[in-house]
Amino acid sequence: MKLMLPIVPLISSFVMLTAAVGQAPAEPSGPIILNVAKGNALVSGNVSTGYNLFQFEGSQGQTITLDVDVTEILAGTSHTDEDSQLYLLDHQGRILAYNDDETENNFESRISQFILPKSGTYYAAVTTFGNTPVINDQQQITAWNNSGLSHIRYDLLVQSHQ
Ligand SMILES: [Ca+2]
Ligand SMILES: [Ca+2]
Repeated sequence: MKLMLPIVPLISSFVMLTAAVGQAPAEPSGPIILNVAKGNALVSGNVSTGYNLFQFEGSQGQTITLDVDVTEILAGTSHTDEDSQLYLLDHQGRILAYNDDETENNFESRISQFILPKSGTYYAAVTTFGNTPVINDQQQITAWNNSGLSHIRYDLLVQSHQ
């Protein structure tokens, strides 16, 4: 039986590894703000059944790559593996890109060279496999099942190719 958690904070914990220019402090319960305008942003996260949300501003035509590297596999969930999931969302929470497994043999997640369709706010959501978003008919994520199967510590690299 899976332990059902009540509503969990968006961000359980994080450590900034490299500070990008102009980084704003994040609200404890809100998304972590990343600055990818002048290069790469690297953050660490810790996620299990829920999800972590990261926010950044992008420019129309900007090409970005988002890459999850699992740094530690933790206990507490039904699976003991590195099985992350990664979503790229627009400012209205619509899914623009999604990746489960980077390759057949690598269960970490990567969205490569995505071209941002317009200038504005974007979100990256990191979850573990099994945590499925609830999507309305506008393709917006309205909630999460918070039923992720793994527990991982990870680095998320948001790389700007400009
Ligand atoms: Ca990776
Ligand atoms: Ca995966």
